[in-house]
Formats: sequence, C-alpha cells, structure tokens
Amino acid sequence: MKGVFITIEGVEGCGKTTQLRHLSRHLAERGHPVETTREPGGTPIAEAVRVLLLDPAHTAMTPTTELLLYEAARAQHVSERIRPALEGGRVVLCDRFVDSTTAYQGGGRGMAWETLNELHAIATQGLWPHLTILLDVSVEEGLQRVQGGRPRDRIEEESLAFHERVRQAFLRIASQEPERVRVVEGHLPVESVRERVTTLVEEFLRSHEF
Ligand code: T5A
Repeated sequence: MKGVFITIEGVEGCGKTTQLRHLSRHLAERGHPVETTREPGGTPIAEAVRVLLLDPAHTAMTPTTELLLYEAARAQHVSERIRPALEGGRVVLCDRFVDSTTAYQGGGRGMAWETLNELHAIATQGLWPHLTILLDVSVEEGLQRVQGGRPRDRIEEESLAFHERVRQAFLRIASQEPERVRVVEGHLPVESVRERVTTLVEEFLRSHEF
C-alpha cells in the first residue's frame, strides 16, 4: 500500500473536525495528495447508515444493532474509498475510525473488546491506521462546545457517565498502542492544538519518507 492512513479521534466536541480541516489544507499546500473523509460515512451508502445511527428518534436501537451498523458503514467506506485512495498513494485523513467503535461500543456500551477486534478485522479487511491523533478533552468541555450550535444526535444524548467511559477507553487504547496513537491536549486554544497536530503529522510523514 503506497499511501498513509491517519485518523483523528476523541470524545464529542474535542475539535477533530476543526483540526482535520486545518491539516488537510496544510498538507495540500505542501503538495501532498490528500483525501479527507469521516466515519460513520464517507460514501453514499455509509452516509445513509450514519443517518440511521445518529437519528435521536431511534431510541429503540439495540447495542448489537448499533455496533453492526457502525461496522457495516466501515466495511463499505474501506473498500469503496479508503483502500483505493491508499493504493493510489494518497494521504487519507479520517475523522474517527475503529478506535471510536472500541471507545463508544466497548467503553461506553460495555461490549467485549475481543469481539470488537474480530469485527474490526472483518470490516477493514485488516487495514489499520498508520497514525492516530487522539484529541483529549474533558467530557464536560467537549459537550459544552457542541451544545447550542445544533440539536444533539442520539449518541450525544447519552449520560455524562457514558461519555466518561468513552474518554477512558480512548486513553486506554493510547496507552496500549503508544507508537500509533499520539495524545494531544485538546483543551488548548485551536492554534496551539493545530501546531502540535501539524508537527506530529509532519514528523511522521518525514520518518516514513513520504
Ligand atoms: N461513533 C462513531 C460511535 O459510537 N462508534 C463509531 O464507531 C463511530 C465511528 C459520530 C458519532 O458517532 C459515534 C461518535 C459520535 O457520537 P461525529 O460527527 O463524529 O458523530 O461526532 P462528534 O464528535 O460529535 O463531532 P463534532 O463535529 O460534533 O465534534 P468535533 O469534530 O470533535 O469538534 P469540532 O471541531 O466540530 O468542534 C466543536 C466546536 O468546538 C470548537 C469549534 O469551533 C466548534 O464550535 N472548538 C474549540 N473551542 C475551543 N478550543 C478548541 N481547541 C476548539 N476546537 C474546536
């Protein structure tokens, strides 16, 4: 595979989308072929699954249905968009990926991590991010940032305790895979976060001669 696969993760409102926008522009200005995408979503089929997943009216959705829908959207996204972009030598920047499932469905919903890893392997056909940036902010700060701007989606409606378990699961993933998952303090001003994220990604691309 010729390209580089970079994901960005964190709790609600941690600033992923803001940072991904900056990073995408920055890398494109430096001549890198960049593909920016998100999960759940990134293709017409996966975006349709996203609507099902996030609709606040779907309160009856079971944890198993939720898990399988996230993985189904991912299977489509990986084979239709991410893998072809990587084979074409692009830098793929993805807003959330498998770590979100481990954190939300594993940490948040309490599903077994071994089961999740088996499903990740099926959905991704073994594709794993080369680098993951985890923007770590407190749950209170993240939720405060997303409040007011738009109606809350089904997952944002979950309790503070749920979101705290999600944050702790992300930090556990980072401690288990420190080489791949780099933690950046997301409570800092946007500019400071941007500098740290850019430096990490540039160092990574240089060290991989990309
Ligand atoms: N999910 C997802 C699962 O449960 N399992 C899975 O497998 C996957 C893939 C997806 C939802 O699905 C769940 C997780 C989610 O609940 P999403 O659209 O990715 O939905 O969800 P959000 O995390 O809610 O995305 P948001 O766009 O709301 O948040 P971001 O991207 O983290 O934050 P951003 O950049 O939009 O910023 C939010 C606000 O904060 C400000 C911004 O200007 C904006 O107003 N901001 C800052 N303010 C102060 N300081 C900073 N450093 C700031 N950075 C940004």
